[in-house]
Amino acid sequence: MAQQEFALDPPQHADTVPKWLDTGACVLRGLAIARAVEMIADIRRIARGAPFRRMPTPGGGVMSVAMTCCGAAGWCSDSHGYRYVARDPRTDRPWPPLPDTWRDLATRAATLAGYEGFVPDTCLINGYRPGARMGLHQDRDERLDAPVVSLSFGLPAVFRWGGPRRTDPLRRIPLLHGDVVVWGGPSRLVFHGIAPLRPGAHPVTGPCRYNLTFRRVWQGDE
Ligand code: MD3
Ligand code: FE
Repeated sequence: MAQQEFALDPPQHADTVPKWLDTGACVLRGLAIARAVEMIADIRRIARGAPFRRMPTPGGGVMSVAMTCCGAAGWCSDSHGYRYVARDPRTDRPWPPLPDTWRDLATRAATLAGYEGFVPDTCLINGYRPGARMGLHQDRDERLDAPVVSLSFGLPAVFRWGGPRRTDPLRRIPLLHGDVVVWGGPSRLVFHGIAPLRPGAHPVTGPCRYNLTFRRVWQGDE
């Protein structure tokens, strides 16, 4: 059923010319398709060293999205707030390294979008199961002069994209397996979120969506 629908989809091609969504933000449809199987295997390996976990929020809740990180820094949420830390608080070990192949793909996507010299030092890996969602937020815990590069794998999601104010009207943009989005410049601080994931089965990820966001957090070797 869902499995067959995906199997019957025409093969997605990879855009290397960005489609601009707004000033500073563009999508490169399918750019990560060719690396999907290998990167999903990488995600599973990384998660053996730094397991996916649903993090507590400062407001007293628990996120519906499961997260892990790799790279020199990792994003954490707890009852005190949000921050980047050099070690996984759950294991007290450094986060697994950011694979060179991942870093190179993020740099290539940023370059295609016109952001030269983007070298991420962290990747936040979000794992969505049906029903998981991400509320409207801004990303402001990392360097704001660097773009964010996002890769989507597995089940499709509806991205909610607002403006610089929480109350700005929302656009809805589908994010599909292999899609890459680059957010920088005036789009870096837009409010955004993900609508609750619809049930389904993807041939590569099963009942799951992964989103990888590459960011620059630290300047040197702090
Ligand atoms: C626009 N992730 O991890 S990716 C996040 O699909 C996050 O898991 C969503 O929002 C996800 O913070 C959306 C698209 C995205 C990611 C980061 C952004 C859009 C962004 C940062 C600034 C502006
Ligand atoms: Fe975000």
